Amino acid sequence: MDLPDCNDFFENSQKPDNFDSVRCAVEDFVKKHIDQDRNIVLVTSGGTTVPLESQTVRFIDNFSIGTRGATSAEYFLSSNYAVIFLHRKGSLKPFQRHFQHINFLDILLASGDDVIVQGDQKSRVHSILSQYDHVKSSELLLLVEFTTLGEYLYNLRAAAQILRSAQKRAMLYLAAAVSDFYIPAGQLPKHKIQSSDGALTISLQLVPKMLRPLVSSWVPNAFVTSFKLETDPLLLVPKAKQALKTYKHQVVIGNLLERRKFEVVIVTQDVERWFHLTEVEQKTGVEIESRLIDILTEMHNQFMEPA
Ligand code: 9Z3
Repeated sequence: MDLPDCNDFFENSQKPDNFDSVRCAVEDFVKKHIDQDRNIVLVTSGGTTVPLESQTVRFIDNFSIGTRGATSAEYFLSSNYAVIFLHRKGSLKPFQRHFQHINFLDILLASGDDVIVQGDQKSRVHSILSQYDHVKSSELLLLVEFTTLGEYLYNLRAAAQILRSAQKRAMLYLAAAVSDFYIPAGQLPKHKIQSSDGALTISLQLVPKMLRPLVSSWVPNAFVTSFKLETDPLLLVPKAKQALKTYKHQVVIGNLLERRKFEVVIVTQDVERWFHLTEVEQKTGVEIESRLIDILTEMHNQFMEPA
């Protein structure tokens, strides 16, 4: 099978409209945190869309809403990392995710000129706000958005190349659900596909595996963690091992679609380590990302130690 070429992909797809301003913001952010001797992680989160028309009415999407990425970003922040959060527009964001299902009209109370938070929610809201205030005032979090596959890959490449200057202090944590298939820009119909033309057959091309240039040339000294998602349990570990062998990065985290919230496997060149949350842990709100980030930050520390 002929492997698609990464350079061809970029040559044939359009830069995001805000690309230059995103690049400047990432450059400033990375420089600032390198100057402060801080570790920096690029967390990718949420799913990419694949347009079916150039003036896009329809697109292919996937299930991811960015829970893994947004939750992990918070744990990186509490481990004192600076976080570039490259996420799907409209997907979950660190801190905001806690209020996703809350109706503020039910928890806020007008009291004279003031607004107060009612009873049992107060300490929770207080704790999240305090963490968020600290992150905001220390400028530890940079939010970068994408929607389409092209926007994601352009921003990923730029951020990774900029992170090169952070050397081993840089970590990449690639949790976004990135489409494996797309229609190259040159093959997209310009206008909305007409149903009057009859049933539709779509032919999709393979997306080039960007992990290859990412590890070998965009950011060669960084600590790179990728994710492997499967639905067949028999494929998970073999495919995670295969990815490590092919791309030669540090870690693959494997997860099964239906079990991803309470079970993951960390695969490295040497070990395969499973993490499960017990039922009690799940019921009491323990998040598997807390375990993951503990172990990854520890591995990153070892990686940064002089040989
Ligand atoms: C993951 O495996 C993430 O853990 C999830 C998180 C997308 C499952 P949610 O957003 O889900 O919390 O609901 N991300 C990587 C998925 C992926 O596309 N991996 C590719 C693959 O498995 C390679 S990098 O081949």
